[in-house]
Amino acid sequence: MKPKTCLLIGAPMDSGKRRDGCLMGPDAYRTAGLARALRDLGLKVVDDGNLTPASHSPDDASGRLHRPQETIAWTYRLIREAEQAMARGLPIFLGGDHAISLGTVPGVAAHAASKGRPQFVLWLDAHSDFHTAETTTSGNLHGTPLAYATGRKGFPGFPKVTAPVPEENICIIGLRSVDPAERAMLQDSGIHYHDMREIDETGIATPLSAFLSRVEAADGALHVSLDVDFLDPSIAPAVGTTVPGGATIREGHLAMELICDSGRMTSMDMVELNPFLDERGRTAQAMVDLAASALGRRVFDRPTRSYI
Ligand code: HAR
Ligand code: MN
Ligand code: MN
Ligand code: MN
Repeated sequence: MKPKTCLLIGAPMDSGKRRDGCLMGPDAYRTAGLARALRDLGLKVVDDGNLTPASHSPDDASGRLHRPQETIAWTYRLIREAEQAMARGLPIFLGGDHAISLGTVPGVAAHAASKGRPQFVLWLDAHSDFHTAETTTSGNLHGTPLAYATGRKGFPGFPKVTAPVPEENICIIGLRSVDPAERAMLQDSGIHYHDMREIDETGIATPLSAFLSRVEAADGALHVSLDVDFLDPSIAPAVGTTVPGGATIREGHLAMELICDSGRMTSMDMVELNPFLDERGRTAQAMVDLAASALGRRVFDRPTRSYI
């Protein structure tokens, strides 16, 4: 069988929130050995290098939103790149902050629509990222991609989303920090969401397997968006928005192994890594190990590692 081709696509976007550092994310994943880890699994890996945003007018500091022009410019670039990459292999988008998903999700969904295939999204995150540019109180656009990708109004100046992802095709796991406006919209939506209390009570496999079965039944394409803060800060400190009580290494790997077993994942984001906040690269390494599990590494294949 022809090996799957993984495309590493660096998106050093840092405009989605105020704290700088996510621009170093793609190179931290490279340094932590992402390409090698995937090649060791027999996969073909092509590193496309790093993208840049489309040309745009400069942002000033006066508005309610943080760096909207740069974020819109990245969104244009990423929608196009993501759609085109889907024809070449399985793109792994190396963030950058979570605002990269304003581009990656609509881009991969446009490709799926062109093939007549339903798009599904698994959002592994402490946050729901379901604000619109109008409801956000922080002005940080990394808190908005799911509202945009589902075709909600409230994103003036952004490209039109040609293939909105149906809310019922989205599953969020890991929630433990949701703003009031997001909560109201979420409760009113068709999105499937599972907070950490539910994960504690049922285990992560229960809601995840149910979701993956729906992807399978619909013969869907699956985009997995992995935010560093899905993980507990004790194992993944390198993120600007740590929230205590996150997924353990075991829950993270189990999730990735179930995704791998499903054979459904067609694209992936690795987002919010801020290497400036890391401790000896341990967060970058944990994220690389999770990606390897999603693409076929099994428990008995894992390298011995102390995570310090
Ligand atoms: N809800 C908060 C806000 O909108 C925090 C958003 C944090 N988002 C991310 N990605 N770090 O999940 O500002
Ligand atoms: Mn910034
Ligand atoms: Mn996020
Ligand atoms: Mn988050």
